[in-house]
Formats: sequence, C-alpha cells, structure tokens
Amino acid sequence: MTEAKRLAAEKAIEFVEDGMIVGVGTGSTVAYFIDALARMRHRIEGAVSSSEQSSARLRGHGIEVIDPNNAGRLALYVDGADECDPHKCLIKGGGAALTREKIIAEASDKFVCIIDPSKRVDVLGRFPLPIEVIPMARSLVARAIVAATGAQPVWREGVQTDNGNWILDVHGLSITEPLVLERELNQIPGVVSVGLFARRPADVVIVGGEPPVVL
Ligand code: ABF
Repeated sequence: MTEAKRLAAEKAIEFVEDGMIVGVGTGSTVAYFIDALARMRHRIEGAVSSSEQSSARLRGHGIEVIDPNNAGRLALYVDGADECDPHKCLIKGGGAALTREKIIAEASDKFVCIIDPSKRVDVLGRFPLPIEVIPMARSLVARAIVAATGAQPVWREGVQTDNGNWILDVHGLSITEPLVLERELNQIPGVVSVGLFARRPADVVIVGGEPPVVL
C-alpha cells in the first residue's frame, strides 16, 4: 500500500496553487505529500500543520509553518484517513492528531483526502473510532459510550495527544448514521473531539493507484 499512498499524495499536488497557505494533515500518506510539496516550496506562502510531527517534516524541507490564528481561511487542506465511506465521511485519528485535523478541516474551503484503496469501506466502524478526551474524564466518557452505543472503548495507554489529552479507541461500532453518532458523542462532557468526520466530510477523495482515482 506504500506505493498507493505515494501516488495519492502526488495527485493531490495538482490541487496546490501559487501563493497558497496549504493545510497539511498527519500520517504516512501525508508524509509523501509533504515531500512532494517541497518541490514547490518557493511557490507557496507556507503551511498550517495538524501535528508536531508534520511541522517538523515541513520545516525540514524549508516550508514555513504558519500559526492557524494568523492564516485566515484556507483554500486547501490535504490529509489522510483511516476509513472513508461512499459519502466521503471519514474515520480519522489513528495518528492521534484528530482535534487539530478537525480544526483545520473546518477552516478550509476544500478538504482533499488521500488514501490507499484499503481505506474504502461501505460502512464506517471496522477501524476503532478514536476519541480525544480530557484525562480526568476518561472513565466517565468510556462509560457514557458503552451506555450509548454498546461498543467497547479502549484507552490508548501511553499515548498523549499534542494537546496533552488522551485517546479512547471505540471498537465494535457499525456506523450507519455517522452524523447522528458524531453529534451524540460530541455532547459527552470531557470529549474534546470525535474522529468522525461527517459534519465536515472530505470534498475530494483521492484513492492511490495506477492511475489514481479521484472521487
Ligand atoms: C491521519 O493519519 C489520520 O487522521 C489518520 O489517522 C492517519 C492516516 O494514516 P496513514 O496515512 O499513515 O495511513 O491523517
């Protein structure tokens, strides 16, 4: 799948225009995108980044990392996903960067999601749904999730997000109504964000391959 990721990332470069501040996500697919973006670093103004990991890679290529508070609205955001359904709703957060990813997606006019073919599903939920929680609320949120869904939240022990929070991965969901579930889980006190991107799905999905498929 490595080559498929690279091909999806290369295709996404076609969406980058001169003078842009590009929203950049996190993960191994995005790493290929950052490397490709480096070829046109003199033509873009810089990037807004969703993680320390991506910021380091961007800076390593000489691309300026801009504070989202100073960037205004972004024309383009490019990021990967863990699962993508036929409506371009996504599960994200396998890399624990979901909250910053959600903020940048919300701030962007066009969200281009780059994936390999294994990420496409009919119904979201085979990949455990990541939820970022305030540490003191971990147990409360886990109990609320069990009560609301019957699914099994598992604490991703040892992982701290860039925001200093913890992650619960919810196993055993079959997400037939992503928008409803996203809204419901967001209501639980202590939830920082839910790795479901249904309220703000991708606008374009690029599935890596020879040739890449643009949905
Ligand atoms: C981020 O990186 C995430 O939201 C998702 O969890 C992950 C995808 O990783 P990869 O591109 O390494 O498969 O975009």
